[in-house]
Amino acid sequence: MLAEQAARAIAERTGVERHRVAVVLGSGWQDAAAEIGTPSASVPMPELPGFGTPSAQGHVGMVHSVAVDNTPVLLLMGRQHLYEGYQPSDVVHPVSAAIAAGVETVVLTNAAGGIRDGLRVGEPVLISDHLNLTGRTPLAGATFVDLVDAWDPELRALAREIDPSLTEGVYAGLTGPQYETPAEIRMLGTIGADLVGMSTVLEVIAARALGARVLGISLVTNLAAGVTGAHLSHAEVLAEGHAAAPRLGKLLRGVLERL
Ligand code: R1P
Repeated sequence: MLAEQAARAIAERTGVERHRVAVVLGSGWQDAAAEIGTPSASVPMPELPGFGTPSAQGHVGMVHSVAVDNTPVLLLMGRQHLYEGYQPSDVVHPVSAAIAAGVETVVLTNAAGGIRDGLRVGEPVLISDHLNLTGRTPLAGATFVDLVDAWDPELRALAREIDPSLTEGVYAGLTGPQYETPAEIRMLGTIGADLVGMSTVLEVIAARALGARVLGISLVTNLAAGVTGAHLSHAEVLAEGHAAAPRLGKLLRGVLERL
């Protein structure tokens, strides 16, 4: 299987037989990696079986191996999205490969638009649940996966021990790449979304199907369309991520130290 091939390549290229944790760093999160630690090995994603090259600006496309205390951690620097023309199986492949490489805990991060009143730009929010509005799934055949507590309550509690100011929210995953219209945001708020983005939901489904625990953190990089009347841009998303990097890195490092 492709995930096992990639896992073997990760072990060979990093010199680490089993990684225990994987962190997927989304838009705006790349600078936070520097706060986590110095990689002992780095591999360009396209050199690993089944991995593609992320094309969204700011997605570095590297896999770093970093020891946090004694825990071997894989940092996946960027992701592939459906809107880049990838299939669900491609989108989740890095997560599947990391789990095949021994990973038991997956931390998924992303940049998101804030829908719920009171969310502030620059604020990390724990994902408590999600709405998969992509119309797609990474699962094939009669694979029935329970998604109650898909976003691990214990891991969320752990994150709140490190930063008690963290709030939680429901993440709506859409296909993109267009940002939502103000009317769509009103609809999303009505059906229970606090945050909106174009990733993450397929990855958590794949990770749960493979038995990994998942923590999700969205960085609010803008208030969603229509909330303020401001226009949206990916440049703003990256800039807000850059500004928040020290806080995000400290939070991630704190979580990783306690796993
Ligand atoms: C839009 O600015 C991009 O940022 C988010 C959206 O999903 C979209 O890809 O990226 P991540 O979800 O990969 O963080």
